[in-house]
Amino acid sequence: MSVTQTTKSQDAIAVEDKYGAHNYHPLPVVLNRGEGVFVWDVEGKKYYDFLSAYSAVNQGHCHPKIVNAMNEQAQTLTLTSRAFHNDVLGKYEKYAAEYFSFDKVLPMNTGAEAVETALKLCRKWAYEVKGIKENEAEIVVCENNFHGRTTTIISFSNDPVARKNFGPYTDGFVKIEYNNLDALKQALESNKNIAGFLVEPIQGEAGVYVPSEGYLAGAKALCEEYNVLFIADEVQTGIARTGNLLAVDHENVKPDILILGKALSGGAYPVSAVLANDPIMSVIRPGTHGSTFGGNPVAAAVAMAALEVVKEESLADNAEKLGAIFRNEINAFIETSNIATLVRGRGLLNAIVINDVEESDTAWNICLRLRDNGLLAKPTHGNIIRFAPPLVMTEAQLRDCVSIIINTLKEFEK
Ligand code: IF1
Repeated sequence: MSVTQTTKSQDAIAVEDKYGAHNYHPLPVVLNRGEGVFVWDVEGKKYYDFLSAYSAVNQGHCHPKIVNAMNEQAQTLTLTSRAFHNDVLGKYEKYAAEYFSFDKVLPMNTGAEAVETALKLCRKWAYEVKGIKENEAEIVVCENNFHGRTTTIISFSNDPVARKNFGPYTDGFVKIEYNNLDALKQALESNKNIAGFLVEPIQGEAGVYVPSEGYLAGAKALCEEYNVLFIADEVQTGIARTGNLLAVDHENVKPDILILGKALSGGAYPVSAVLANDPIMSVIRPGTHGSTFGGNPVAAAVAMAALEVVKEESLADNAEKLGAIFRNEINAFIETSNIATLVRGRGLLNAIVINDVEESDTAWNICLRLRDNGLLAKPTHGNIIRFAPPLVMTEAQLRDCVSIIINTLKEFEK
């Protein structure tokens, strides 16, 4: 290749750069195929995917069962809108409700939409069931949360980049420290207008912060004591990622409102959902909420297949087993290393903390080397790298990946 020629990757990146809004800073790699735990770039190089589209592709890339369900439904009926019934939606709602042990499902498309739906549901419940005076309900959220990108959701973010210059912001949220039951108790005790507590069972975007044992169960108990809805955002942690079907299952907590997205479709299609029991969900009446695409037949068929795969392939057990091996192996390396200081996580949602300041580009450079060495991961918050492979990985593949990661980290020893 002469010096003036560009690669296929460079061309694809250049056209995106020119015509696409610059709302992301992707790793320079251009993918055009995926299968199971692997993705391929346009030059034909093969990689282990250690991001899984932010935990959407838990079932592996292009899972044949999910793709078949999608193809079949796409050739039959794609969209009716909710102005009419379709013959797949009810089947899916029954399947998902029983699967997660809730009375009812409210189908949406993206994670942020499902969070918005949960917030609306919680507020309406506050006024119509709990008896809070109109417009006075407040919802407790945690510092360093990530729940999506809509105007209301960023209103209660404390990430300056996600938030700045998008005001005016939505009122009605109280922010407390994550993993602090005293702070939650104080918020509930001091304010009778609290309607709900919205929480990520593990804070993903913040850097995979796993709360102390007993936090989720303690928070749920406090919510019960004060008649406040416990709203679990399991968009990232749900559907087998952390070694259980839901991350709240680790503490046998049953949320009042459950929010799902991402892996609900195995990454094949945008599918999200809010689940609750009748005493809460019944406040939603015709006209109060909806979406053109929510509950469409393709989404319903895809989600059913995606949930079946999770059970048929015991993905939660596999995540639990491989996650333990991953943290053991990385911990053994960390004892001998000065480049990595910590590995934390649950199941196959893990992060390694790199020994450098948050503003450094060390983690980014490590991810570039990981890419060269055949493994794709991305930093979150500067010095933290998240590792979340598809849950269909085998033990041999995981051990191969651990060597790639350790060998790459060794190149950066100080
Ligand atoms: C981006 C992280 C993951 C989420 C939780 C709701 C949503 C998300 C707990 C919204 C979305 C994403 C979106 C993505 C980056 C990403 C992410 F880095 F922020 F933490 F997953 F790793 N609740 N998370 O994690 O779902 O509307 O996107 O479908 O670039 O914004 P969405």
